[in-house]
Amino acid sequence: MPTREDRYRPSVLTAAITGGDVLPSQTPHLPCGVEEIVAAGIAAAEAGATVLHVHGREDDGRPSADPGLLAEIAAGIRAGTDAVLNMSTGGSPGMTEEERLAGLDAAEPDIGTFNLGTMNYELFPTAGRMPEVRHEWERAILETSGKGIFANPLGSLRRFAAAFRERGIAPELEAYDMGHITMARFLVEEGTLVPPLRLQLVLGVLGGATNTIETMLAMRDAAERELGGALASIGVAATGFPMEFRCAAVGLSLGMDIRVGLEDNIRIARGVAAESNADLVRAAITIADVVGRPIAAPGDLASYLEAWKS
Ligand code: KMH
Ligand code: ZN
Repeated sequence: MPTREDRYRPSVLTAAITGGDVLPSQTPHLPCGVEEIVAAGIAAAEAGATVLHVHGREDDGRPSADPGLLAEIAAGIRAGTDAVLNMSTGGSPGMTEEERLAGLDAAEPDIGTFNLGTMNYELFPTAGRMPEVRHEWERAILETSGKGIFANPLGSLRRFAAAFRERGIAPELEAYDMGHITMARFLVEEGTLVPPLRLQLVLGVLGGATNTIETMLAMRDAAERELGGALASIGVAATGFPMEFRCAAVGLSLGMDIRVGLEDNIRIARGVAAESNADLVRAAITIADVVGRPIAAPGDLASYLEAWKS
């Protein structure tokens, strides 16, 4: 529980702009290509996001690890906002480790995601519920149904951690399930990960923990128990509507950081498509206002980022 003094501590609000999982055929509002991703990021920052979490996509929405494209996205965002830049190293299903790491050099982000475990990762598990697709490349994604694995073995975790350290980029730890918290503790104990650490609970991926409040609380409690003083913060990114906002509401009330965005949730209300990331950010800020949590400014993360530069 937050103490009396930190009850009004600012919450870091991350906007996950486009991701690598949602198909453009699922929503016409998914930012695709450099210009749209940059514009969506700047608009989300103007709406109040502290951090922009970014993946690369080509103009037709195809996930991309092209260093030139990632560098252009980063340059555009840097030119338009002082929001903290968080680059995915999760990438998108099927990317190699080299592709997933490409953004660290290309985009020179402040933060990169550090995914903590190997898991089943099913985006479209049920044949009868497959979306109709507009682009040929999307069909190939649907064909991975039933075979989805997100590979993050221990050797790769050590490799990714070294890549972060060498470049002075701060990691954001992504825990999709309980065991990932134990893995984080192991990595701290062996010296692979050095505190302070920001941990994010990613809830609702089929193959990981579900996106209920009860699960969020169980994982938060486990993280506090197992990682305790190594943690600078715990955040929540819950997928889908309404759990993105319900977990945010409870998480904010408990002193946590939050994440919203079209990467995780494409609806602003039941059955209503979100037209932009900025709309999702504004909705999250409304919740934060109601429960009395201010939103962190990018500068509030300066000391965390600085700790990783040295
Ligand atoms: N797409 C999310 C479920 C990453 O980019 O490295 C998880 C995520 C991880 O955002
Ligand atoms: Zn992501």
